[in-house]
Amino acid sequence: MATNLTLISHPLCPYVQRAAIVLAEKHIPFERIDIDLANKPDWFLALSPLGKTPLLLVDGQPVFESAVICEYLEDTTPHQLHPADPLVRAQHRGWIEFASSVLGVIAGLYGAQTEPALATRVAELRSKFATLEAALGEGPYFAGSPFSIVDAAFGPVFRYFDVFDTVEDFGVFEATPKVRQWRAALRQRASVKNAVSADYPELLRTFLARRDSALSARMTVEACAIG
Ligand SMILES: N[C@@H](CCC(=O)N[C@@H](CS)C(=O)NCC(=O)O)C(=O)O
Repeated sequence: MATNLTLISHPLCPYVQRAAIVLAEKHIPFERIDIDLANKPDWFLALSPLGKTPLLLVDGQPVFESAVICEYLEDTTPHQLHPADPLVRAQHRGWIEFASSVLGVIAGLYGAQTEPALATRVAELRSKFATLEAALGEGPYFAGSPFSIVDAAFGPVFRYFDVFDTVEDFGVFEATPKVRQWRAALRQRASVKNAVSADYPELLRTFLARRDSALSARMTVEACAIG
């Protein structure tokens, strides 16, 4: 295992959080450098083929794409997070991809320009979480497994709703009790909690409020209502 790991990061990026959670679960020391994605540094663009965070520097060598970073960490360090069985491992990889698709819908939700578009995204999320509900076991983590990379992928997904809930309860977990329990278990996990800074909720609220969206309009109304 290389000795020098640097995670190039953005404070709000859910994909960065996946890598940070895996690093924490494996007790691997690393340095974290936040960059401004609206003004990407030249050194970052020179290292990152897609210009996206996360980027992991392994003794200065770049590894990009969060799923690939997690696989690299899994291949090179002890304390396996993936299941040993190849079929179950493949299924876990599929659910990590599913988490990315949920993040896509979440971005659609906070970017929705109109109330009907917002409602469509909420309905899509309900459907995604209903699909997930059917894949969950007894818990507390994904499919009854010990904490895995699927958990690292969904911790950041659920974290969005901690902030959305302060604006409005969209009811996306109403029909999914197992997903609700899973969300609560991940919220308690130290690696998940510590994957963001203490000011994350405020940073996310500011990010959401500055968008010209149906959600930001609700936040403005809410701000007016309290003073
Ligand atoms: N598929 C990528 C997605 C990473 C991603 O979308 N990162 C966002 C921040 S959360 C980014 O860097 N956006 C900047 C850009 O696209 O220019 C992964 O899993 O690492």
